[in-house]
Amino acid sequence: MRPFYVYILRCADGSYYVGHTDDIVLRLQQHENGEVGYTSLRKPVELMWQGEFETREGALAFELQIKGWSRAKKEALMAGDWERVQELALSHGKVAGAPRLRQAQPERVGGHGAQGGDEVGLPLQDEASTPLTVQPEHVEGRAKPTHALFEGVIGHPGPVQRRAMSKAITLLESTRVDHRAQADELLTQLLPHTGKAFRLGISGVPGVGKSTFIEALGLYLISQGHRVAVLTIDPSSTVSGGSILGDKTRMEHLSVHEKAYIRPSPSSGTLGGVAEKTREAMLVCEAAGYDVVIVETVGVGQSEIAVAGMTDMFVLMQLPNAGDDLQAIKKGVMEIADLVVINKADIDKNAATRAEAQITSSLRLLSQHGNPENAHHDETLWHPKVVQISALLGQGVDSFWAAVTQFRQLQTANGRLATRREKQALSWMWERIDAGLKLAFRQHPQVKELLPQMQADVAAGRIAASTAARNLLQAQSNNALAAIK
Ligand SMILES: Nc1nc2c(ncn2[C@@H]2O[C@H](COP(=O)(O)OP(=O)(O)OP(=O)(O)O)[C@@H](O)[C@H]2O)c(=O)[nH]1
Ligand SMILES: [Mg+2]
Repeated sequence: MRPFYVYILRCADGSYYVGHTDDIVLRLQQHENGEVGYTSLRKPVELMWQGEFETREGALAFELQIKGWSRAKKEALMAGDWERVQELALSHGKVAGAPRLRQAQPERVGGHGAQGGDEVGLPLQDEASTPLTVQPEHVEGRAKPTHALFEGVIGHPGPVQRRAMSKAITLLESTRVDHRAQADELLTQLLPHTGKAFRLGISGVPGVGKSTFIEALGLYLISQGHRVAVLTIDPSSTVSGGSILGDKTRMEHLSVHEKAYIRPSPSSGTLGGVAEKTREAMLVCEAAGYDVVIVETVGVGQSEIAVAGMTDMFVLMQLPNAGDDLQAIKKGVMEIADLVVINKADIDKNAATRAEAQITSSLRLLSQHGNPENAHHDETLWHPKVVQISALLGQGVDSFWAAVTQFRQLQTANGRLATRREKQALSWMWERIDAGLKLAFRQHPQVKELLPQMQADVAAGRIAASTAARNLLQAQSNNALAAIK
């Protein structure tokens, strides 16, 4: 029997829209087209939550109930924080029972897939212990074969494809072992459909104008017939669990455009782990036919290196005041930039021109010192350039894209683009092997036992670091040998 849904959408003004339907795909389309929902200013932009019910009455009752809930309680529900919902319910009266409710993932209507959720038709990790009358349904046997997901991703552009993409990325982001096996299966299916997009990395300090620029660039590219995906690596989110929520307001037109797909940074894990998820999300976007994939990162720490290591071209955004470029040089970021963009040229044209000259000569020096084969007279090679733009006024976007196109043509003709991708794929593999080995090592029982003492001994200078490392490695391999015997 066909289920009924209760769903919550986030609107452009930050409020929530609660509704019910028996055809969620159609309903999302209707919201996207503005046939139902609020005014254009409050247009619902993101599916935050959906629950599945067996009967219309059940759905209606629950819809009415949520409508009366406080914002905090709605947010707890969306976050899947059942304990919090219960807590809030107890402090404000009771929670009526909701029959056979099923967890869903947040997804953007007409634009983003958002983070969170663990759908893909699989049971949630914490389902069994949910202490509430509002129970997520157990969904054993309902795991969709990855083939259906694959078909959805490579299918026709539109809300159904977008939903499949979000589900696929959620599956790839899952840390559950059984999900990982499915994720690998999905990746193998998707791989032959990937590789055709141009992968563009964009970085810059907070406030340089990345989001404003990506909005302008994305809309420009769409007007040129491209489909644009934007992925983010937010190093702060690996620490704080934050996301680029603030950014979406800067990309308000792009984020709701049917030819754009925006996905925030995975919200947990190490930078290496987040980077891995982003690489995989990039493959999903490519298989779905997005021909320009932009990976954005804020210019702090190692994330620029990670982004440069997964894209065809790495763009560094700078402000037009002197001194910034020196910082970039110090951090080693200037060396990896294929193109430097000076933004906010509208504020002070002279300063921007001075910065351009200064950075151009820095780049020339770097390429001569760092890489003699990049001799500046060789016209078959790309030489890093500087362009001035005003993201706010949309000025210089076309000359930026002309430089990108020239880069792409040259580096394709001279084979460097292909070499770059080969190297990236191999170093990606080794990165994951290293990470896997390290994890296995740390989890090894013998190592776990020895480690605290060894660390204390090394820190206190009682034992040499190299000796401790050897002992620990030996502990692991002896045990592995014993296991084989
Ligand atoms: N005058 C001027 N202001 C700009 C330009 N580009 C961006 N801004 C403004 O600079 C501020 C920061 O822009 P964002 O696009 O949010 O910068 P960001 O790099 O994405 O910042 P984070 O997300 O914090 O890393 C906003 O107030 C923009 O309106 C520009 O070309 N000219
Ligand atoms: Mg931003």
